[in-house]
Amino acid sequence: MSPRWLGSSRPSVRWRVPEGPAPLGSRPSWAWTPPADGADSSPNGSAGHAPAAEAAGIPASWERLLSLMVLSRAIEDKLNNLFLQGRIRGRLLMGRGQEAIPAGAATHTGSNDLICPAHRDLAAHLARGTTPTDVFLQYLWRDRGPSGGRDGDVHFGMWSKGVLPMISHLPDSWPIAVGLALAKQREGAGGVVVAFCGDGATSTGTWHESVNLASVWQVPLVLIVENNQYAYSTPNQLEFRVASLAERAPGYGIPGWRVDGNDVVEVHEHVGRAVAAARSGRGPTLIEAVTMRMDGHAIHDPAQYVPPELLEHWRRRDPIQLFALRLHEAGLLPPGGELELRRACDAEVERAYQEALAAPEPDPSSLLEGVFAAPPPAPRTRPLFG
Ligand SMILES: Cc1ncc(C[n+]2csc(CCOP(=O)(O)OP(=O)(O)O)c2C)c(N)n1
Ligand SMILES: [Mg+2]
Repeated sequence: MSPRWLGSSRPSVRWRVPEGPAPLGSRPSWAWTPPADGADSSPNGSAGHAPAAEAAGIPASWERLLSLMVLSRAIEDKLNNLFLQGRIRGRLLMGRGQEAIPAGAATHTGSNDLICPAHRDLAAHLARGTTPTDVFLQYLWRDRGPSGGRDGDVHFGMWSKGVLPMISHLPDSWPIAVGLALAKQREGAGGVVVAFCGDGATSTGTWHESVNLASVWQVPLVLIVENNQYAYSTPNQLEFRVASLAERAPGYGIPGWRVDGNDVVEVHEHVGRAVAAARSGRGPTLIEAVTMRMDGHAIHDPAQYVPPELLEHWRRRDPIQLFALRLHEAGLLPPGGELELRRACDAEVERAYQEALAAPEPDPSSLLEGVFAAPPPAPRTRPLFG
């Protein structure tokens, strides 16, 4: 059986070397800037260029989409370096190369909506207003971080931003997402929930029960499967025998679409349609976004089981490069614009890292906070000797 990706008729794209260096500093004038307070912003705000973008079939919010992808990549590149330098502990999972999915999807949600990210969806957190400083506070186990220094890994989220903290057991955020969407349905205010998981997670009973119940209750939910070809070292062909995971949707009575997960325009367009359907009471949609896991499962995994030509194929389809090329062709992005943006993001990331580094670790006396609903009785201890 030849791999599915070989049949792709999409053109491969090579990185364009931008002309001239751009200085480190603030974001270019055309780039989307997150609100200073880190709060959620309008779902599709755009600084301008909307008519030109629309004419080229590009979302009016293209600056925001590009900025989110580039910022997410810059943060993860920094985390990768910090890990290799021994400056962050534990392990590290990244979504480099998959940014178009969380960025393209979460940008359709607003302050009345909720998202349930999986473990490669940093761009979705950022879209909801989680700041680079929040991310570094998390990975440096700092007191002010989203997990209060109890976790320094990908299992975080901020309810204040409408983000369900990521649940390690996969895809156990999905039944919760169904419940959250039921709450949104009962509120009757048009709120939706967008939930993410990987291809491997679709083989669990929890996944099937969640999709079924979401359909039966017709809750306002958009379910996104990021099919990055592998679940740890297990390739798609050892996971399932359907040609597309989207095919499973009609079995549960809901629409299912397969999209190119490296094309942020395609992701954004389809998730937009699914969100609109959910908001107007037409129930859930399942979207399979096809992409590639470009790193190992986590940083300890060299992924020697992945054929190099498969990685090469997808490297040429890098979502940031693909989008930048399209923006150049439409005359929206100035020459070297993506590099200029990357440099600004790198500066922002460095500042955020330094800020987090200077923040205190949790006070040991707070150890039991958040563990018990009510303060526990004083421990009954007995001297071991004597
Ligand atoms: C119920 C459960 N089993 C096993 C794991 C360990 N685990 C973490 S990520 C992962 C691979 C998941 O693959 P996939 O859903 O395709 O997501 P990807 O990592 O490829 O993004 C596994 C097996 C887990 N977190 N939860
Ligand atoms: Mg996977």
